[in-house]
Amino acid sequence: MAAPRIILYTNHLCPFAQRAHIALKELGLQYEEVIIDLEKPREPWYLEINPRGLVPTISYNGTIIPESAIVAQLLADAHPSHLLPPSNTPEGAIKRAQISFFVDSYTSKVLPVVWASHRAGTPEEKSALAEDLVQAIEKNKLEAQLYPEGSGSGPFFHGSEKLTLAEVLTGSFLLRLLSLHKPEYGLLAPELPSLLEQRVPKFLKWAQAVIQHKSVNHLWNEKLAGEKAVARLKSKH
Ligand SMILES: N[C@@H](CCC(=O)N[C@@H](CS)C(=O)NCC(=O)O)C(=O)O
Repeated sequence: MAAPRIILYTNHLCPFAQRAHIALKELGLQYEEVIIDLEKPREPWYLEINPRGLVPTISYNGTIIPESAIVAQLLADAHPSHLLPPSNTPEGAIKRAQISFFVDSYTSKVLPVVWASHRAGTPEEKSALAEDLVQAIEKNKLEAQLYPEGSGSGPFFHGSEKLTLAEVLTGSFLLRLLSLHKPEYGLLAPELPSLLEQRVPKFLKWAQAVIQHKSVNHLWNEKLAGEKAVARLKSKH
């Protein structure tokens, strides 16, 4: 297959856009990037490309596709690999559904608590939300989803030795989850890492393995991302 022509409209500080970068890196695909300045109103040419005005958007051989999860899915489907099994066997279809449910659990049940903690005004509120966050991981059985009985011995989803789409779609959020409790940012409660260690150690170990992977962290600039996140919150208050 000829290499596709890929243009990614992106911003390196956006965790959604990072999903596309992680997929592209893990699949070894070359691409051009166009950086969109999110501090300014979107220009008309970009609104023609993506009427929502958000990043990321991909142009894949000239076809425009917006939305990070859809972009990552397109890349994984167009370039079959360890990220996702084929959908045309019952086993493959089931694994894909399990990955989707895991990502849905993280983004719809855990992530909103993380964001609530970023916005919380006092250390007491942040501590209460750290507890809620751990409870969301427990209640939604993320550890059992990650490593059900019969899993392999690798660090990733279902014991895979290599990244899967589950990690592509959560990795950028895990980078933030495991950094933004530090005092210089203070967006999450300082005790969060020890709570995760005590109550959901398999989840924490998985998250640590994910953020150490080069495909996940190759664009990560903790200081810049942390400081921007703090500044953005301050500007809203
Ligand atoms: N659901 C979208 C969310 C993307 C998103 O919120 N991107 C943010 C940056 S992290 C953005 O483009 N914000 C620009 C704005 O709101 O004006 C996706 O998954 O792609």
